[in-house]
Amino acid sequence: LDPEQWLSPSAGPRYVQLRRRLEQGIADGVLPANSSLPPERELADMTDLSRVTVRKAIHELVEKGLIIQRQGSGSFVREAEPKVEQSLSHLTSFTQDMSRRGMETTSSWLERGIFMPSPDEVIALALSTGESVARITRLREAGGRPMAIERAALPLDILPNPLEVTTSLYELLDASGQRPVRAVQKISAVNLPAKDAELLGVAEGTAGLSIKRTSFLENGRVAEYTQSLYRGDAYDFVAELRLSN
Ligand code: 16G
Repeated sequence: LDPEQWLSPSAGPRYVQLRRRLEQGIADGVLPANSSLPPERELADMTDLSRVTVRKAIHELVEKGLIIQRQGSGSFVREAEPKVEQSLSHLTSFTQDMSRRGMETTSSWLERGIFMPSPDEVIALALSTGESVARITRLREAGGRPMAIERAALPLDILPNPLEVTTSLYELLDASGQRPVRAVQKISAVNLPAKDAELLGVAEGTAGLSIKRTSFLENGRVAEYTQSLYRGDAYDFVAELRLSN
C-alpha cells in the first residue's frame, strides 16, 4: 500500500483513490472474502493518509456492500454473492430470467425516448436515412443488486411510444403481437469504464461482458438491437453443445 506507488494528485480525492485501491484488492483476491481489514489507525499509518480519509473510503465500501463492519471486531470483506447462470439457448427476457430464479426485477431509467440513431443502430436495424429510433437505456437490477446496463433500440413502427415501457419490454412487445422469435448474440469481454462500473457498483476496469443482441420477428423483420454490459462477477453464460453431422 505504499502511497508513493499509487496516490496521484491528479486522480481525484484521496479517499476515492484509496477506495478504488481497496476495491481492486477485493476484485483481485488480494483481500479475499471474510478476511479482515487492518484497523483504521493502521491503515492510516500504512497509507500516510489521515484517519478521516481512511474512514471515508471504508464508509463507501460499506455502502457498496463490499465490506461489512461488525461492532467491536472491525471490518471484513464480504462474501461475494453467487453468480447467475444464464442459458444461451433460449430467447428469454431479463424479467423472465430473473423471475424464474425467484428474483424480482427493478430498473433505473437512464434514457427513454425517441432519438437520432447511432451508426451501429442504423446498420443493425437497417434504418433509412433520417429515420429515428425508440431507445431505452436501463440499469437492470435483480433482488436489489445491479446486474447489467442495457440499451435497447427499436424501429418506431415496432415501439412507437417508448414511454409505454414501464417494466418488461418483451411483455409489451408480446402484447402487441411483436415478440421476437429469433436472435443473434455477440458476446465480448470488456473492462468496465468508470461510469458504467460506478452504476454497476464495481471498481473501474472490472471485467464485464458486452452482449449485443439483434432479434427478429416471425416474418424476419429486425425488432430490436440491444447492447448490454453485464457484470462479469455476477454472471456465467452457459450453452449446451451438440455434435454436428
Ligand atoms: C434481455 C435481452 C435484451 C432484451 C431484454 C428484455 C440479453 C443479453 N438481452 O436482457 O435484448 O431487451 O431481455 O427484457 O439477454 P425485459 O422484457 O425484462 O424488459
